[in-house]
Amino acid sequence: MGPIWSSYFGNCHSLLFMMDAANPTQLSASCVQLLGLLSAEQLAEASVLILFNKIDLPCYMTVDEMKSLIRLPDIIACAKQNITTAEISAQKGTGLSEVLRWLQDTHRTDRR
Ligand SMILES: Nc1nc2c(ncn2[C@@H]2O[C@H](COP(=O)(O)OP(=O)(O)OP(=O)(O)O)[C@@H](O)[C@H]2O)c(=O)[nH]1
Ligand SMILES: [Mg+2]
Repeated sequence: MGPIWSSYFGNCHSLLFMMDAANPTQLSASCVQLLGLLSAEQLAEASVLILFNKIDLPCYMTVDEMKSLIRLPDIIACAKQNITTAEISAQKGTGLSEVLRWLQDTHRTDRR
């Protein structure tokens, strides 16, 4: 769906970007998609939450290794947006309270 994402940039205030923490083979493609979103003019003011999902599954690479591989600290340092990361399992519910808190906080900041 990546090619049509930009149709939804118009009134986007917050962006949740989900990465598959159980599938490192998608990491480079995901990283390119993420960089494209972060450099989009219309998303310059958006708050960004990067979700590493499926942490309940075994994986030959840790989330920290994946973050390091895509140089996430550099991406966060260079991005115009305020970027937060969370490690979750959508299936088990792990980390979802953190996501809800982020949504509430972001919404509150938007209304100010
Ligand atoms: N174990 C586990 N499974 C999950 C989780 N979240 C979603 N899924 C399952 O993952 C499947 C959908 O994810 P993907 O197959 O990666 O779907 P996709 O990202 O649209 O497609 P791909 O491009 O093939 O990765 C469904 O079967 C979900 O039930 C999770 O946190 N843990
Ligand atoms: Mg997937």
